[in-house]
Amino acid sequence: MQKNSPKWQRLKSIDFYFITDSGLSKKGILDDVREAIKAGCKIIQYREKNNPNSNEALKLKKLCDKGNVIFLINDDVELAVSVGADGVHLGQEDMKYRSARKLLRNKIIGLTVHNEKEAVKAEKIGADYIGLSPIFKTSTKKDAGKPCGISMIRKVRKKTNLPIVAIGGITKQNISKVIMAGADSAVAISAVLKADVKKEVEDFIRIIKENRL
Ligand code: 3NM
Repeated sequence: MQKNSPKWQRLKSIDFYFITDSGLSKKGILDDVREAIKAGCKIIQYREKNNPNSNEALKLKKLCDKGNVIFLINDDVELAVSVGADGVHLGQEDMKYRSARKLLRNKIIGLTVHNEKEAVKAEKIGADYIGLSPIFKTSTKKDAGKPCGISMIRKVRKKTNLPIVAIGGITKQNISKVIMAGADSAVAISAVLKADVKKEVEDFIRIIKENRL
């Protein structure tokens, strides 16, 4: 993706990145998303590993459209096309990226990466942002693998202009270091869903803005 293009600029400035989790949600994911948007969140990812549901996806899309918020779907490209989402977030499978790009054309495709080599490749093949993970130990994703730590954010920052979203074990205590190391935004699933969603997202956005390079 072109540095300074409107899409790049929009993804560079998302601050806090919200991902749904029906397992951890206290009031349901629609309510969580409403609260996150009220708090000023500019991007929502619908992540429902076992049972993504087009009805739910459509409801979330409506909420996002109303708030001028980017709406992405985790992994399920067909669902993203069918509900008219703004794009998808994908893992490391090459073929999946290529076929998703054909279907989604200029829409947003984010890729998960774990190191600078994968980050460089993601940029080369045309990803729009990278999700760098897991930064710290997380119990939200069981197969997340070994944490890459803050030092990996610095290494990846040196190698790519793509917007970097940090994910995995992020809390209000460690987020400032994550942003100072060069991440543009961050996800914090359990930290937000354990607390009052609106207040927690507001706090994260404030700390991110205060610490951005
Ligand atoms: N993906 P928490 S870690 C959705 O490593 C997800 O790719 C990860 O949850 C990865 O903020 C993760 O509660 C869960 O640690 C992050």
